Amino acid sequence: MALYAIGDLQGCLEPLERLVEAVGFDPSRDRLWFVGDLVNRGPDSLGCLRFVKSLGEAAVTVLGNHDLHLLCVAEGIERSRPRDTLDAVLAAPDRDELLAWLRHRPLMHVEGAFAMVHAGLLPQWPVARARELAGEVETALQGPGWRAFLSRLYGNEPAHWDDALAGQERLRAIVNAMTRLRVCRRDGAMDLAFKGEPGEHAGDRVAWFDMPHRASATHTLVCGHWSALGLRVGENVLSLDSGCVWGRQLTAARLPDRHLWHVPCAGCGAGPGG
Ligand SMILES: [Mn+2]
Repeated sequence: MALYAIGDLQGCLEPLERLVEAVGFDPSRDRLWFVGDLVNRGPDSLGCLRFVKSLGEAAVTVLGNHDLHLLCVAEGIERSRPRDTLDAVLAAPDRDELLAWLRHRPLMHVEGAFAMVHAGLLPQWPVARARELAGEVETALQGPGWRAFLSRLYGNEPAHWDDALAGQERLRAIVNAMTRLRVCRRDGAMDLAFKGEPGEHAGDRVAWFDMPHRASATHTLVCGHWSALGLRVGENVLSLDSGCVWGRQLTAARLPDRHLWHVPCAGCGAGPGG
């Protein structure tokens, strides 16, 4: 049995097929982790959803911002954006099944010394606490009030975490950290506007995984989302978005030994941007 963690797919099925071939993945024996954002911008979001869903117990995927966007567009909560490539999913005969499956994916996965989340964690959250907070969001997303929850999901506030936060503000802060975070201010507040490269950010902004005294540093955090950062293999972070959808590479990391595989994604390029 081998376990491989794979970076953001964003609709790039063909590179994924080459990557699973390259690592020698055997679904009867091995497992795949996906860091989320299975869909959008790339050419085959429908194929990616069907592929990962078909793996059943052999795959774990956590929700990313584009996955949540798809759920919102499908419900008419969000408008489709010009660069979205979600139409084939929305028109598919198995659309309802795929979307229900997606809505029931976790926001965070913890196993042994590893924890996986799409974007990041706030510095004051130990891994076990973050997993509980993810559970609060999963309960809302899987419960009878899920449409109302999604309809009030978007917004950049509150930027500061407080254990006393309640209701939708609390859930929004958890979702924003786990699906959108790249940098924090020194005081731990989220700066969700920044999307660039590390070092480009103003001096008082710090990559979430470099925040001093980060309580989740007990585990290796497997994540994606930050394509401008690219592949980052640190002592306790494995950031796997190596920009496949932007024509760069799709990456797999075998856990726990961190052996890496890459496949080129020239044919998947959605053009410049982030
Ligand atoms: Mn993302």
